[in-house]
Amino acid sequence: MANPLFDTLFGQHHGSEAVFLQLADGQTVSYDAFLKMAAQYAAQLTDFGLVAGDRVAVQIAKSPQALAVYAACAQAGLVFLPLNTAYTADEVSYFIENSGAGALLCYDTKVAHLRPVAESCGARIETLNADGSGSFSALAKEQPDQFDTVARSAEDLAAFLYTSGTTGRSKGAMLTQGNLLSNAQALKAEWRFTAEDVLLHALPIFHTHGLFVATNITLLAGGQMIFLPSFKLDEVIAQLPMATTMMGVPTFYTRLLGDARFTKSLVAHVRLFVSGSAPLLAETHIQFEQRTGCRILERYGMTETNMNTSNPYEGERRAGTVGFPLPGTEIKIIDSISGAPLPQGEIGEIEVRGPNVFKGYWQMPEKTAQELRSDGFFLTGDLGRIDPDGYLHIVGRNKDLIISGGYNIYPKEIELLLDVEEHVLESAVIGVPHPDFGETVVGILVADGTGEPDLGAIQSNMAKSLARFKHPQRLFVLPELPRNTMGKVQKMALRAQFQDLFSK
Ligand code: MCA
Ligand code: AMP
Repeated sequence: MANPLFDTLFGQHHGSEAVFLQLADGQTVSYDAFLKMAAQYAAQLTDFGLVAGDRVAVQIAKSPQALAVYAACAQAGLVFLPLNTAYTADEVSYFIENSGAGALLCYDTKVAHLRPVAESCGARIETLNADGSGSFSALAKEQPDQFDTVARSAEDLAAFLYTSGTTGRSKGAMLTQGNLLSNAQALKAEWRFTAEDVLLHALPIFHTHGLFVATNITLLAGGQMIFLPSFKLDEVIAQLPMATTMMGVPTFYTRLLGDARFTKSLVAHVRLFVSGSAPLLAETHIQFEQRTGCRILERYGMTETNMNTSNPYEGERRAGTVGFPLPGTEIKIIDSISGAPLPQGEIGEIEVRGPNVFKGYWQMPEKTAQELRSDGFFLTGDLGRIDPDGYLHIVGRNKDLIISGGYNIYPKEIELLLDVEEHVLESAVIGVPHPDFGETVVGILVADGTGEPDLGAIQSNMAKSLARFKHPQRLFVLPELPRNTMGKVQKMALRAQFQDLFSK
């Protein structure tokens, strides 16, 4: 096949007048119209001088046009690099420099901030706004609506998704066409997606969950998506009666359960609710079933690996577990220190191998070698155990990571900024339980003895550098940080101390 990802997901729909996207305002976009727009975008990106393998970074709102940039990259053999719309110009600058992107698409309102960095890196910068307007779409309108698909193989790169690291430096996870396609094929079959499905899509499209899991499966099946700009409770409740499936992070489901309009009759046509990206509390799972009669299907994945495991479509969806390895994917539980496999039932670090596992971190061979073994197993940093029936339970993390509302936040990135604040000797950033986001960020500071840290000024400095969802919700000053005999900060002790900060 000339271009496995494009041909299989998108190309199969050429000429189809079937609806692909339903928008909140009632408008629809057919597969054919979508593919024509993508072809124009592919031609425009090619006219910029981009060639197969070049990176296209986008920080743009969720829209049919934004999704068409993904399709255009697949068709032109370019590497799609989506960025969280909440990232500050500082954060985006790092991604552009690190990836060596050849083009950056952003909003009109951000172009002034981002132009200097784009130009210094030699990246072409154009705009694409939430309503589809912008310099990029204006140029692309003049292009033909047919484009000769660029030949690629399953081994070629399709996307870079940046994922933070425990060192505070984000790493570009290189995903191949084969990674994305194999996962979409496995999930479509496991979750029984067909052309009859209408997926309620309220996730962002700059992460694996909303971009690959939700979108690629729908494309493969030839179904429709109710494509909402973001998760807004009233809108989701209004659209649910038209949907057959929904995917979300646990916050979606706890918010729905908190609303009396969310009833069994409202979701009578929904055959499947999928949850992932963060742990779904067993309590939420049970309440959901009591309210709707449906059991949420929980699955487990990572940016580097796409989806690894899933609860069964038929058979027991077991609360508090993430189910079984997907076909073709292997899971091993190992001793983190010796690396030896552990007997079934014991807790250890989860390793995963399969066609879903990425190619490595962009220009970070050492990091890649640390996390991706030569035998193909990837160290997830998650701790788990497999129960006697084969269900995987995630019981914790061997990595310092906070997951807030489904967004990953690496404490190190925030600590590095806090540590250089005036009168701060050192800091520790922890995640504490939060009723809406699951976990939220709290910063603990130790003063350096020259004066009191100004917490208000520190918060505003954080706002300049970090996306809103990473900001510490609270800052505290302690005389010292708890440490073990090796001198390592005991974050468990800090989490225990602050665990009730946001309790209901
Ligand atoms: C928004 N805020 C947040 C978050 N989202 N703060 C912490 N954590 C968040 N996740 C901030 C807003 O900027 C705002 O700040 C304040 O919190 C309240 O905003 P609100 O309107 O309530 O939030 P929202 O806009 O409704 O967003 C919450 C959300 C959203 C719907 C849960 O965060 C979301 O869509 N999350 C999904 C993330 C996701 O797709 N993750 C998948 C990663 P202020 O009031 O100061 O302005 S992929 C992945 O993890 C792997 C591969 C996997 O397995 O899927
Ligand atoms: P990311 O780096 O955004 O890809 O996030 C991946 C991490 O999210 C995993 O390593 C897990 O720690 C977590 N995760 C994803 N799905 C689940 C789940 N169903 N239950 C618990 N944690 C999850």
